[in-house]
Amino acid sequence: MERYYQPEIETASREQIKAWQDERLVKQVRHVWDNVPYYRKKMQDAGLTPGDIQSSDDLRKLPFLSKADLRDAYPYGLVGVPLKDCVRIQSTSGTTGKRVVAFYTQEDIDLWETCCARAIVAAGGTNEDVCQVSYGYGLFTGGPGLNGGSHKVGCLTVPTSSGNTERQIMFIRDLNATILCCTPSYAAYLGESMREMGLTPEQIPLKAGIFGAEAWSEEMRQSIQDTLGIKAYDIYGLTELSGPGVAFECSAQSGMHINEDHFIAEVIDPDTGEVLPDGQQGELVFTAITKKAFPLIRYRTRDICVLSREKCPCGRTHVKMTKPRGRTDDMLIIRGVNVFPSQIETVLLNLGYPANYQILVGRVNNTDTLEVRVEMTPEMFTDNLGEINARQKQLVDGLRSMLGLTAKVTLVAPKSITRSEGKAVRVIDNRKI
Ligand code: DLL
Repeated sequence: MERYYQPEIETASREQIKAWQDERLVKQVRHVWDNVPYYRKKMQDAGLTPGDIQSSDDLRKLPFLSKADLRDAYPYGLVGVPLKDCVRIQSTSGTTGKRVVAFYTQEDIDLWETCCARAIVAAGGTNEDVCQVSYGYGLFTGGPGLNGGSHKVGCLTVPTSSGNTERQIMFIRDLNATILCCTPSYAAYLGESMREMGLTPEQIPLKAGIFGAEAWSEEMRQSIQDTLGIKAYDIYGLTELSGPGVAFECSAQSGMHINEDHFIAEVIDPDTGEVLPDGQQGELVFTAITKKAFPLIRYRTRDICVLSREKCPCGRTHVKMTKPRGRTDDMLIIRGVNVFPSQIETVLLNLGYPANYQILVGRVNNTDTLEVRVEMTPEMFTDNLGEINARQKQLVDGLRSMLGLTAKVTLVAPKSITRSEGKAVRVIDNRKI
């Protein structure tokens, strides 16, 4: 039996959801016009006033916000309430330029944690569960968001944060943790470590995992589920919109329900900005309709996905997004070919390799080079050169048929690629372009 945290909202009729969105959008646009001069100017430049927005059908008239706007307005330029009403900031782990700093009122935190609670209940969580939160705590939103959601559900919350793998495993075993929240790459690493300790899935008390913050493939899901003996659920979100819980997976495990009572989702053509119909792949754009401190309108996420309104067997009525299939900005273009790291991962996992790899892109004599370093499992590890060559050739062929590109493949010893306790760093692009 499917359980919901807020059944009346999560299974509301489409008419009801539209009515909430209409009313909340109109109010939010007025709030932003009155309180965020940066966005008011954008509206004025587009010849708009709040009166032009009468319902969610008018959303597409409004100008976009992008990461560049966040940088321009850093740190306070997009804040929609007096600072005395803000109680928290969170920030992204971005590596270039200024970090994104997002602001929250107490109500904003409450609605964010409610979204995370919905995700935990969708993964089967109740107040009988022990929920270990192994996402990083601090500026990163993963730890604080799921911690808050876990409290709301009434789980016994174990705030281990990331790192210290031995201690993670000790708590999972000693406290009989039933739900694990962390990045999929860390879940795979924890699984690998437990297997090495000789633990079988039956000896691991976990029953569900809530994994997100980075891309992971279906093959990786399968492998984590098998090693840990759990059902693994995807969760999506971004700091600019609160953090994890913007969308979450249900028992159907076929896309994530977007919390549409708080966020309106659109998919656009990233080149023209044109709104695409459901079912077409494009860049995901979100409008936050209830958050007050950081009320972003038509924020371009750079995440590429597809929306679907097909009826979901779980009974939830909120629109579903596919797993992000890459980002408009980390899509690699190698010798003119668009390459998503997730495609490379699919080839590796299909051929039985673990999801421990590095993609190195370079440029020699004005030609792009692509090298994929792939870790062998201990069972594959050998010093028989013939066998290694045959394995490398199989990977080169697999990558060529997936990408249409010839890559150099280097097999490396088990555990030789540095593990990440948070988001994995898989791509190293040395082309200074
Ligand atoms: O990663 C929030 C989060 C924490 C989500 C814990 C889920 C779990 P940021 O650091 O701001 O926030 O990074 C946001 O990460 O635009 C996506 O590109 C990527 N991302 C987040 N969740 C997923 C996912 C958090 N489930 C950026 N699948 C987003 C693929 C994801 N990519």
